[in-house]
Parts: sequence; C-alpha cells; structure tokens
Amino acid sequence: MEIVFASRHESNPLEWVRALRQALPEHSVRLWDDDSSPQGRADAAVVWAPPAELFAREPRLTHLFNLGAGVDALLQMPGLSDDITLVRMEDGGMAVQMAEYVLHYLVRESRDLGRYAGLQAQACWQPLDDIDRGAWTVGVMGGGVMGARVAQACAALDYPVAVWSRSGRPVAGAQAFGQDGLADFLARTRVLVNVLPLTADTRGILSRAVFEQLRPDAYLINIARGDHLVEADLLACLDSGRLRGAALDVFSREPLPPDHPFWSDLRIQVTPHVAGASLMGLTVQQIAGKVRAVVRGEPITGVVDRARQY
Ligand code: NDP
Ligand code: OXD
Repeated sequence: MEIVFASRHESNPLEWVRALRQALPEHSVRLWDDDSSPQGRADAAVVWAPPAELFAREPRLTHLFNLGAGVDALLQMPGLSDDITLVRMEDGGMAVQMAEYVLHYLVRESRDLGRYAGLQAQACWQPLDDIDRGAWTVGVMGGGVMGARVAQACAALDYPVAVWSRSGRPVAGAQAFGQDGLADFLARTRVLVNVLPLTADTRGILSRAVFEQLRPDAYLINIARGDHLVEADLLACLDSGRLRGAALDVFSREPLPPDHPFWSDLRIQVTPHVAGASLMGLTVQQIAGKVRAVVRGEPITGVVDRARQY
C-alpha cells in the first residue's frame, strides 16, 4: 500500500511518518506535501483535520484512517467519496485520559474542593459537609469506547452511574438506558457527562430541555463536541441556578475566541480540547494492524457507518 500522512493538527508530522514507516516497513509511507503536483498514488491516508485538497489530489484512496475517535469533521469534507472506507481510532490511549478528566471534575464538585480554595484564600479552617456519594449520580451520554471507560472509572470510586446509549448496551458497573430511556436517565443524573459522537441526532442535545430534567444542583461535563451544547441554554441554566457549573473541553469555535463569555465565567472550567489525546505508539500500532488486515482481505473494526455518522 502507499500511505500518505496528512494531518494539519500534529506539530511533529515527521515523527508520525517515521513511526508509521517503522511499523509498516513493507509499505510506503510519505508525508503530505502542500507544494507537490497531484500524485494520485496513495491507497490510504492517515488523517486528522486533513487539507481540503486531499481527495482531489489523491483520487485512488480506498481507506482513510482517522487519528481521532470523532469523525464529524471528516464527514463534512467536500469530495469524501462514499467508496472510501472511513476508519476511526478506537481508544488509542484516549479513554483513560477521558476518565481522568471526568474524575477530576466529579471529585472537585462532589467533595467541594473548589470551595476549599476560596477558604484557603481567607486563611479559614472550616471543614465542609461530608460527601453523600449516593446523591452524586453520574449520567454518561454515550456508552462506546470512551463512555464505557468513563462510567467504569466513576463506578470504581463508588459513585452511582447511569449510561445512556442508542442500543442501551450494558456497561459494567452502570445502569444502562436505551434511547427511549432518556427521561429516566436524566431524572437520576446529577453530573451529566457527554461523550456522544456529533451527528444529526445529537447536535444541540445539551439544551435547556435536557438540563431541566436533571437532579437539582446539577453539573455538566462536555468532552465530546462543542456543537452538542446550546451555549445560551447553558448560561441561562447557570443564571437560574438550575446548573451549578460546567467543565467544557470542546467548543463550537476552536480555539475559543478571546472575547467569549465562557473564559471569565467562574462557574465554567475551560480546557482547550485536551481531554483525550491519541498516543503515537498505540495509534500507530492500531493503524498498522488494520492496514495489514485490509491487505490480507480481512474485516477490521472501527469502520464508520456512514448512515449513523459514527
Ligand atoms: P463510540 O462510537 O465508541 O461510542 C459512541 C456511543 O454513543 C455509543 O454508545 C452509541 O450508542 C452512542 N450514541 C450514538 N448516537 C446516539 C444517539 N443518537 N443517542 C444515544 N446514543 C448514541 O465513540 P467513542 O466513545 O470512541 O467517542 C465518542 C466521542 O467522543 C467521539 O465521537 C468524539 O466526538 C469524542 N472524543 C473527544 C475527545 C476529546 O479530547 N475531547 C477525545 C476522544 C473522543 P450504541 O452503543 O448503541 O451504538
Ligand atoms: C477525537 C478528539 O475525536 O480528540 O479523538 O476529539
């Protein structure tokens, strides 16, 4: 196979190319070159935010290996032919980081650790109430690779956990809800964690209608995509006291513009889309295994269902 590495995101593309060449010595791996004339020789591309000209310049592509789990942006790219098999990253070291991220904010809120920072500033020695773990049900939207790991991590700390997914597939340590169970899922949730893929069905799902069904004093953690969230509804629900706060890793516009109100809102914790980063070693190993399987004519996992959009 000839494989082109075409990512506008990685700061070290040559390192990725080197790692792919090492893992796939029997194949040809090259770096996308903006200046070169049309090549049209690549069979596969390894991508994250690839250049817009990719499909015009490489019309022979049969496989696109995404460096991330979410394929929403790729699916929007003009020129992406239905004939190309789109393969997403399955974990690649991201799931444990997503779990860490959620645990950080879950523990911070449920243990009132943010308030202790305020008390320290006043040199005030004042123990706050003990945690009532049963009152901090975590509701995870999305029970896939990321959602299941997040749910299991929260359950391992004895938080009650509920997971909502399309199929309602069971997740160890959590109560599973299918698509029809959304109202029941929300009614028991205090900390709402979003790890859904962004699709036509899930865009804007983090809205006032959902927030109003949560338990009182609820907290939102969005680590999936910015377009899941209706920003005005979040601000309105924070103002009304319906929500106590939010941790947001992803935004409709990234980077988040400097004048965006989220930056200075003390009820909101902002991070720059870093909740889970695919790790080079694991990622390259996974892609190399799939390339070899494709060449042998064997089926692979992680193939995106274009109709479902994930
Ligand atoms: P998966 O495909 O493994 O899981 C998706 C889950 O969402 C499945 O459980 C699926 O249900 C469920 N789902 C999809 N559509 C619906 C719907 N309409 N209603 C209810 N449930 C639905 O994806 P991953 O867990 O690997 O990744 C999820 C997302 O996390 C990515 O798409 C990406 O946007 C985001 N992400 C963000 C990162 C960051 O750094 N912030 C890092 C990595 C991922 P079912 O099981 O029934 O199919
Ligand atoms: C992903 C991401 O989808 O990092 O993998 O956002």
